[in-house]
Parts: sequence; C-alpha cells; structure tokens
Amino acid sequence: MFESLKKKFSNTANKLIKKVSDEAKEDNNIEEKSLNEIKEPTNLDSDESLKTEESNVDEKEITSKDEISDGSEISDDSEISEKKSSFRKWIPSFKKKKETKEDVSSTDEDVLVEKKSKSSFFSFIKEKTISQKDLKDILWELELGLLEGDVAIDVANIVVESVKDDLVGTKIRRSDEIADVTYNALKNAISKIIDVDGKKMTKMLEEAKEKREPLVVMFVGINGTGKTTTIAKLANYYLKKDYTPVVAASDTFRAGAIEQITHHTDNLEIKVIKHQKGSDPAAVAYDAIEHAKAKGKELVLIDTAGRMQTNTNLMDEMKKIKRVAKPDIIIFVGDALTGNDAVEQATKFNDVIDIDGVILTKADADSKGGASLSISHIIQKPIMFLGMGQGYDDIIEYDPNWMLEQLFS
Ligand SMILES: Nc1nc2c(ncn2[C@@H]2O[C@H](COP(=O)(O)OP(=O)(O)OP(=O)(O)O)[C@@H](O)[C@H]2O)c(=O)[nH]1
Ligand SMILES: [Mg+2]
Repeated sequence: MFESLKKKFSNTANKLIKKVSDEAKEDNNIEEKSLNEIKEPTNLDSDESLKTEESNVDEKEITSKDEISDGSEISDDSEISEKKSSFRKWIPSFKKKKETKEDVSSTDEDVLVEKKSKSSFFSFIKEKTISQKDLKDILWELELGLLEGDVAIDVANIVVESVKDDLVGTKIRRSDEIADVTYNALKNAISKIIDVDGKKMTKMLEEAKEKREPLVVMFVGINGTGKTTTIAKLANYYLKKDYTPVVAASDTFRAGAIEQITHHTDNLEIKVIKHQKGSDPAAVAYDAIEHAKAKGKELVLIDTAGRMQTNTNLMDEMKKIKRVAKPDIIIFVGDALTGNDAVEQATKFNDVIDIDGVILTKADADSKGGASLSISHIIQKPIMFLGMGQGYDDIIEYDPNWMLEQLFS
C-alpha cells in the first residue's frame, strides 16, 4: 500500500536537499562531512588504516585551507597537523562517494542525492532558512504526485499548503536535517486529513450489548465493491469477539446473490435470513432484526444489492430499507482501487442516505492509496475498516496511526 506516494514523498525530500545544498554551494555557505565518519570514528583511528588512506591522498588537498573549511584560520603547524588528522578520518567516506558518483549515471540524480543524504551531509556555515522560492517547484511536483496517486484535488491542496506553512522559515544547519523537517511537515499534513471523528462499530456494539438490543448495520455501495465479502469478514471478526451475528440477505435483486451470502454464512455457521429472489429487501432486513431480538443476537448485518448512484429507482429502494430497518450504522463500501471514483460515489451515497462511515476494500492491491487518504476528509465521515484480501481474516479496524506508519515507516 502507498508505494507510489512513498516514492513521491522521498522525491520531495531529496529535491529539497539538492535545491538547498546547490544554493548554499553557490553562496559558499557549505562544508561537506560524512555521517559514517561521525558515527564510526573509532574504526578509522588505527595508525595502520590512516597510513593506507594517507597514501591515496594528494598532500595539496589536505593542506589547502579551502578544503578544510570550517570558517577558522589555520594559524600554526600543530593546528595544520590536527586538521590533517581529522581530515584523514573523512577520507574513506570521500572515497566511497567518489565510487558512488562513477557508478551512477547523470540521469539518476535523485538516486545519487538519496545515497549522498544517507552517507554524508552538508554543514551550512551560516544557518540556512527555507524560503518560499526554494519550495515553489518542489511543491508543484508534490501536488502533481499526489494527484497522480489519486488523491482528491482538495486534499492535495490542503497537504501542499500545510507542508508549505510548516517548511517556509524553517532554519537548518545541516543538509541531513532537511529530510527530517520535510517528512515531519508531510506527516503533519497527512495526519490533519486522515483522522475524522465519528461512530465506532466495536464501541457501539459493546454499548448495544449492555442494552440487550441488536446493533443493526446496513452496507451500501455500487456493484462489486466487496459488500458481501466484507459482511462475511465482519461476521467472522465479531464472532471471534464472542458476538453472535445474523445476516439479512437483502440483495434480492442480483442473480446468485442469495446463494453467495448463504455460502459464507454456512462456512461461518451463522444464521442468514432470506426470502425469494425479487422479494422486498426491506422486509428481509425487518425479519432479520426481529430474529436477532427474539434470539438475543447482538449484531444484524444487512447485505444490499449493488447500485449505481445514478439509478434513482434503486437509490429510492435503498432509502426504503433505511426507513424500515432504522440501522444504527450505514456503511458505504468502496473499492480502494477506483481512487477518485470511490470518493465521488461515497459523496453521492452520503447525500442520498447520510452514511456513517466507510469501508475501503482491496486495499491489499492498492499501490496508490489516494482513496484511503481522501475519502474521509471529503465526506467528513471516518473510514471504519480496510479490506486487505479475500479471506475472512483479511480485514483490519482502521487506525490513522497505522496509516501514518504505512506512509512514513
Ligand atoms: N483483493 C481483495 N479482493 C476483495 C476484497 N474484498 C472483496 N474482494 C473481492 O471482490 C469481489 C467482489 O466482492 P463481493 O463481495 O461479491 O462484492 P459486492 O459489493 O457484494 O458485489 P455486488 O453484490 O455484485 O454488488 C470478490 O471477488 C471478492 O473476493 C479485498 O479486500 N481484497
Ligand atoms: Mg453482494
């Protein structure tokens, strides 16, 4: 999940590192150091290793004041020898960088910058402040990257503005801080849009159980998004938490739909309430709720037929199921792979029937992740679960922190 967005975020950080470092080089505001050297100085301290490295280095390079630029004057021989000795410690990483440069073609600039940022950093002689000008092209590319990743345009704008607000004016001393501040700005922007408050199914189920009333949940969405499979997964999920579900086979419209849900309920050994194909779906839902009340079952899961948001008759029929069943929760089930279409469908269903939350399916196959990032912000209803495969166990309760982890781990 999110492979393409992760790449875009890493590009944003790398481009900013390059931009700021190039600018600092032009201003002679830079000296290059190695993180390897900082982290592992003891490996390089033995006289033997110094001797080997020293033989590979041009003496002119070592004594040049420019090359040992730390802003200070070199006053005497002992100081020069101290500088020499510390410079020798940097040599292995300079050599490594030279090899890296030869390995990499000029078109692989991003990769080179990424490698450099991991192995070395530029220390700015004068603190560098990130400006709006530094970010202009980079943020434009970030916005394009988000749109390519199927992030809704409004959400992409919010992310870009938030990143800009966070980064402009940030002061940095070393290039290796740039990746951190960029990632923090991106993380902050994303966390603003993915955490939307709303009903929580597990909590509501606990409360309903205390009141000895079944929790009624209705599932809606267009054809083939995964409503029936999701109902089977949730029945399995809550069975494992010691709740007893009953399923209403309220898709009386599509051929084979009743058999399909019955196949799942048989596998899970739970009750399904069903009527004939073509019968009133609202009556099926009503009977399932009565059954749950009579038998003390805690959860009613209402399967409904897939319908296009443009089909007025079927949308009216869906409203009738809602009127009769009075569900505690209405969940829109969307296919994550359809990106912006899923967001648009959710908006339409929300307008017609006022949904409480969203389940996105097929997140396991979604390398973009745009719908997962955008949907809850656009309709201001939470994502409740994510479908992560075709098996009964392939569902997870949505957690914004998990999402951030996926994006920024
Ligand atoms: N990879 C993957 N496939 C899924 C997931 N959820 C559902 N599917 C598959 O999507 C297809 C459609 O699933 P259904 O549950 O029949 O969809 P539906 O919304 O009930 O379809 P209709 O009743 O025709 O509207 C099936 O092949 C499922 O196995 C998921 O999370 N991941
Ligand atoms: Mg179905």
